[in-house]
Amino acid sequence: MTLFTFGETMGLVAADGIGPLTYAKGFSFGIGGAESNVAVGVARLGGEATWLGRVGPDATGALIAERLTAAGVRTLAITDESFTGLMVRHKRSAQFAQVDYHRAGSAGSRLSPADVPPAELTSAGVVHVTGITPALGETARAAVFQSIETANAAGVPVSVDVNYRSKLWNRFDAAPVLRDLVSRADVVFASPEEAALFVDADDLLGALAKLGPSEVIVKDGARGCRAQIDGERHELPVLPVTVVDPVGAGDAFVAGYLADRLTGATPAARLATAIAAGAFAVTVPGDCEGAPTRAELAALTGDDVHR
Ligand code: KDG
Repeated sequence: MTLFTFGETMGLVAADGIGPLTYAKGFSFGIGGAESNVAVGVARLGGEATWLGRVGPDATGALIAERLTAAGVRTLAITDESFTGLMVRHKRSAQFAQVDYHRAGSAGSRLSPADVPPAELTSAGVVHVTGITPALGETARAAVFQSIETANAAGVPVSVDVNYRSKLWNRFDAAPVLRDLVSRADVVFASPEEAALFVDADDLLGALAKLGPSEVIVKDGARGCRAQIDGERHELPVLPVTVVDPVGAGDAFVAGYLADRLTGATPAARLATAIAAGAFAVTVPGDCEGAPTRAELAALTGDDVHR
């Protein structure tokens, strides 16, 4: 069973070290995108994953296709005439990253419903989308909602990571769209702050589940996660690790949960894998570089550091 996902993946200019951009001593160039991070995470955990998106006819577009393919992701990169979007990121502190986007009008934002082949959706084990894509433009938003409709009609489970990005749209524009997205999903991931954008904050799990999804998972950073899965509540703390870079941890968490879901693991096992994958990811700088293999996950809880 395959995870199928689509969205915008960008070039990522990341300042080395920690501190203001003004004092950066060097930069690295890689790629980043929430959906492709999840695809890489599933592939690292031994699952099958397909990512689809538009890239520009430039070196960054080629890099995205090469990196994702090398990571074991079946990559359906559609070449667009516009440029590949970029993110510039620096870590203001070990726990807090700041990002500037250069993506308005980018190739990735020009995704449209016709780009997503219905056969990819109907043959998938799970279709995963995020709340980032509907913020990119009208056609990208239509691609998300039409794909969900196709998956729903075929009985293919739909997973949504709310992923609210305040640099793309304001909370008032985002709230009704994110709520609508969640109400069409089977599996939902959100931080407490994201969920509170569109449901009552008193009982987030209950309020999210009331919208329709049978699997609701609230990712609460250093406080671990809580979930309501098929009516049953779960709560897991984080694993104690040294945080080097929190970026990508949420995507590794989602990948852990969905990779296990594809293999038919129990809800408790899925959540344990998600927590461990998220913990592993924060110990490594980068967007998807920290997504662990199964062996690395096992090592995380062991005591032999020479692996
Ligand atoms: O999910 C971690 C980042 O890589 C991601 O937020 C970048 O896809 C991204 C976006 O659009 O912000």
